[in-house]
Amino acid sequence: MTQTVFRSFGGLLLMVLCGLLNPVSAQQLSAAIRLNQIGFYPNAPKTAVILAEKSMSFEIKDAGTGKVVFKGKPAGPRTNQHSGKMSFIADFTGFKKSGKYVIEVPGLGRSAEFEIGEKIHREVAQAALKGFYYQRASIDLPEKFAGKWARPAGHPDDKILIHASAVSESRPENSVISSPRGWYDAGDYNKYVVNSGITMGTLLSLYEDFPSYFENFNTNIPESNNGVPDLLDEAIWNLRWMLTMQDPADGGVYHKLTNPRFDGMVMPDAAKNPRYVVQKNTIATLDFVAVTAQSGRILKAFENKFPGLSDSCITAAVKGWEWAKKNPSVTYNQEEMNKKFDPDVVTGAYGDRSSSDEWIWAAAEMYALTSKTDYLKDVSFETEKPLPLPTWSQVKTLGYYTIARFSEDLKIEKQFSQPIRQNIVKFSDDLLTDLEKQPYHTVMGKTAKDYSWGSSSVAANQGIALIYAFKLTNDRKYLLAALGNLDYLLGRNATGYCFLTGFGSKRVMHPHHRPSIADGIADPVPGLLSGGPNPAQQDKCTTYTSKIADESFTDDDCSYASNEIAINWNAPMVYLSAAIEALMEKK
Ligand SMILES: [Ca+2]
Ligand SMILES: [Ca+2]
Repeated sequence: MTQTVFRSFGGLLLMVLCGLLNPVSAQQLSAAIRLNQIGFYPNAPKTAVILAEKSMSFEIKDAGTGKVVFKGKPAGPRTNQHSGKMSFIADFTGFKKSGKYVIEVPGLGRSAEFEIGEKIHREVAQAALKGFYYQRASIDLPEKFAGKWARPAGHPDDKILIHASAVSESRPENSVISSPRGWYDAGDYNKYVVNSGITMGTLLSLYEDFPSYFENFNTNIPESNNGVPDLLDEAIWNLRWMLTMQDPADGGVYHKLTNPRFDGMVMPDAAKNPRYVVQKNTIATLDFVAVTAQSGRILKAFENKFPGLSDSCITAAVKGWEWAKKNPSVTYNQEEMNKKFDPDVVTGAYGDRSSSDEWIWAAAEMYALTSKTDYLKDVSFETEKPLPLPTWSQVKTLGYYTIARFSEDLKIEKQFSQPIRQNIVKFSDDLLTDLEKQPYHTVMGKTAKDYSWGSSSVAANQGIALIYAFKLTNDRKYLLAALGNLDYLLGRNATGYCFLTGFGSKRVMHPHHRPSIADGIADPVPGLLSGGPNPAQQDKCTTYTSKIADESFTDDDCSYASNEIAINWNAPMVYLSAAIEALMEKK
């Protein structure tokens, strides 16, 4: 919208007057200049992409005085493999002075203001974690913590019905259990164990990979200043819900806690339809095992803050593992379930046919927790296969990350851990191939496959893999490529959007997110990562302006295919931004 501000004659006059006062604002904002809209570290690469047919020189100007502080000639052209558009790479890495600037291309216009400074992404990381607070079920969000997005509690979830698909001897149909807390999954208000699994695994791994960074990382939540890192406090809000999803009688875990149908576009406290837990199954149970094993491991160190919680997690993990061993192939098939049982459930299915990856993840976490090699028996670790990026249905890499993290402590035999470490580095090397040819100079987007549903999480998860490669090799090229994907998410991309709500000069304003739609506040709930370009356009929204893979995005709340938010997308955003902050700080 900002580009159109000065279109009217009055605006033109204003522009001329402003121009006399401040030479910087005399230039039109140009949508053809794409960069991380938050900014850059003084001692790291600084890249802007200029969409143009021919090379033009560029200048960095002090945003306050308009003084030129750096001049350069962009490199290129590079041709976009998806759209055929040409771009040039403006590199101003050599300019290192902290401050506020714009980049200007004479004849084209200027960028919005950006900053060079230390800790440049700290607020992004804090907001992305705070995004989970705004997703909390069963608790008031008072103004003190939620600002203008304060709202009453939604979904107490203290009277949840046992669905016909989930009955057991001790829990007949329509009997009632209490299953409060947890995070709303996405733009809807349901709570899904499978998607909570990858989300928790990502956040808990972030803590285990960078524990000291989170000693001083306050997100202004009710648990801030309680002597526990806020990252863990936030995860525990969901952990306590997950623990209620296990049937205490046998250790099996319900697939999800859900309305039969999606709620309307209303605030959480106005959504009062009955909610159910549905069918126990192997995959949900194994995800639960992995999360509770990892939580049990981490929370041992916080026994004085949460007496008994670590033990409860470990007991739950063991019971879940035993249930899965006895029930190794119970899958959740929503269509089949609806044929057999009422009421029909049509919310997110999270149906996953293959459990081989969940076995790997759960076994790795149980092994890392107990050092008992029994857990590795009967599980094929498939280390010869290429590394798949984590998604809700493919989680084995989360297990590999844990093996890599603990390979020395665990004294795991080299022939077991070595191929895993090599696989992580090989995956990252493949990402880096041809980086120098990419139109936005990012590893994200080399192939159209990257622009799947929730492509922003693909970019973030690639970044995480690169960070593991950096930790395994100490080769900075991996860290800088990870930073490049953060640049992508914050604006250096083919849409020109900064995909984290509340941030950037070209902002996502209309995510598919019920509270943001229903609260009557213009600004969306902040700190939520928009799904990002997805050329499949399953939502059939009419406001897309392009079908090209890297451009297929619409900032419209109808667009659940390109502009929804989800906890499993926010978690890797928290990981990527916080890990980069932690690593840049150390340097
Ligand atoms: Ca805290
Ligand atoms: Ca799977």
